Amino acid sequence: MLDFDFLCGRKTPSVAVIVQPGAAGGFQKLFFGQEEIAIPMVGSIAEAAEAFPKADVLVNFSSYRSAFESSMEALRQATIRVVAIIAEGVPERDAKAMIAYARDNNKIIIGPATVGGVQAGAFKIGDAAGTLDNILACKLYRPGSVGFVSKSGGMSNEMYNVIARAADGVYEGIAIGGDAFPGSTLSDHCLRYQNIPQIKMIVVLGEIGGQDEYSLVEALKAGRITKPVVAWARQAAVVGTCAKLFKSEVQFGHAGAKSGGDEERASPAKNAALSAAGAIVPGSFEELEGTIRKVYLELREQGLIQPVAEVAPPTVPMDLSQAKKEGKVRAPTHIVSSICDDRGEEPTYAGVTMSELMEADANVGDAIGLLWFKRRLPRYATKFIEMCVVLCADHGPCVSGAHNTIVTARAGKDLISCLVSGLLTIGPRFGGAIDDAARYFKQACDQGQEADEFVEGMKRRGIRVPGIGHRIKSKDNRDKRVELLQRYARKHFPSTRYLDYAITVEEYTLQKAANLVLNVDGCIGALFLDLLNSVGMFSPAEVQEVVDIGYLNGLFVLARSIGFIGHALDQKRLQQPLFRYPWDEVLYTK
Ligand code: Q5B
Repeated sequence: MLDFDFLCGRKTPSVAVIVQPGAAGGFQKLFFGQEEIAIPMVGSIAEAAEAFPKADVLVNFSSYRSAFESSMEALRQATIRVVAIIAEGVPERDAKAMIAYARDNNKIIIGPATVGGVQAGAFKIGDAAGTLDNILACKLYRPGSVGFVSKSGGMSNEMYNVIARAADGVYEGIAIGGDAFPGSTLSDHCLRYQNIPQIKMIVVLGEIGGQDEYSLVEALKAGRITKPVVAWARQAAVVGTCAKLFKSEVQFGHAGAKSGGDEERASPAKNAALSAAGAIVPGSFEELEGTIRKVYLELREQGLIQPVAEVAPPTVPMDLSQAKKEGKVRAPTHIVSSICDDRGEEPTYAGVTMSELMEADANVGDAIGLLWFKRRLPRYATKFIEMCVVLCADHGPCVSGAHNTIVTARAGKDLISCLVSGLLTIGPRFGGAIDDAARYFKQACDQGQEADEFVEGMKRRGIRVPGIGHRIKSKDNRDKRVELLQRYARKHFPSTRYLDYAITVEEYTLQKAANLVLNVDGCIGALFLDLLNSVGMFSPAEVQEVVDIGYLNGLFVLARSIGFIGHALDQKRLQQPLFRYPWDEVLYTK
């Protein structure tokens, strides 16, 4: 509708407001020509009518289930004059009630089951007149001299073309809808057209079924319509023949297209009656275009129609998505992604489909292998990754992260806040020493540094050796996790060169203090170096990239998230109150 407005050269859009039941204000962003505009949204028709009293047409796109209620609400608004009901399948009883109300209150209903209508150069309801290409071909961006009315929306699109070819185009066209009880009839609109001075001739396309054409016949006979009317009740050739073959009433497409008695059968009764009343009825549908042209040219000759001043309509910019589809523009992408693809039939991780993963009994290690390392790692490697996740999932409620999570949960925060507050403690001292451990062990080992040389060098630089030391683990109270990981690696890894180096470092630091053990971060850092270097899938440069970027703390983050979530849920389950440190556990000092 907004594209049509723009094509017609409107300075302001015809759509004043969008009613979205329940919406609490806001707006919808839409294109008006090249500009984006914000059309306000309101939650009810009454609100819309109050805020936009000049908007006198409501186009009702609601489904057949709610069309009656919403249309009645619209009809009850003093400011709303016309209601177009697009929904098909509105119960006939509801349609009759709406029609009665509209008649009593001087309102106009277009539809139900209509595509709407168009006032050329001014306003279009919904999808009436079809695509922009059709609208341009029919010159609907500027008014012509023909008033057109039909039952069928699809046929009206076709007829806009016919009228543009045979005459100077339509001034106004309405599809009243194919239901048995249309809100406004063919004759209602013809009578309106009679009173619109710019309309010089009327074209009517009826169809089989109903009595509507006969009310037009009456209006013609009574002299209430004096403008030339070219009329055709369609499907005459086909239905007029075959409808008689059916014993009962038959419906052809539209709900109203039932062939009842002879009068309702299109051929030839309706066309004959129209012709007898003074309408100009062609001999066949094929002759309709020629008949319209003949009447139009006669009116031109009589000076009743002046040639329309042709205007070049503005070009409605094509939507980017459409232009892309047609290969007319190229636009840069905004992000690059190389690890997965969700566009096909099934998502892939680094090219491997979900089905393949499930068939292979894939584990968390496989997902990490594909999404972090972009490799289908061998089973022993994915099993090792999974071991890291399982073994690091939790280490009690007293570690920094779990404590934070617990305090946050007890402050009544949501699960994600609890998790995040725990994760934010992961860093160089707690859990986040894996990358640095890998970095320093690799550098020292690759350079052939002895353990003492390395440790003392770090000390001189004031750096604690990442991966060494623990608050509760020591020489005599070893970390079982470190033991289990080592045992697995020694059994399955082709090489444990970096682990062996880390052990020599541990042997040296243990001489300094009993708690300077190789900790779980240091063990994972060293073993991951061994894995990457010996699995035969990574070049030395790729291993260095993993270490430089810092992939490995991700393992602790991933694993410990499981534990933090557990702690948050546990606190909530236990309904623990707000946490506050007792004063006697704080040293107050000056
Ligand atoms: N000293 C971990 O320290 C800790 C030294 C060192 C040289 C070292 C400390 C450290 C490196 C970072 C690291 C990961 C802060 C640990 C983890 C996950 C966890 C946690 C859990 C889980 C412990 C006493 C003396 C001082 C220090 C010297 C200490 N560490 N020297 N290299 N690495 N490590 N983090 O016990 O002469 O007296 O000044 O920073 O790898 O986080 O379970 O709890 O699963 O959740 O507080 O396992 O080792 O020792 O600071 O009192 O130091 O030892 O210089 O010497 P502590 P401090 P001096 S695993």
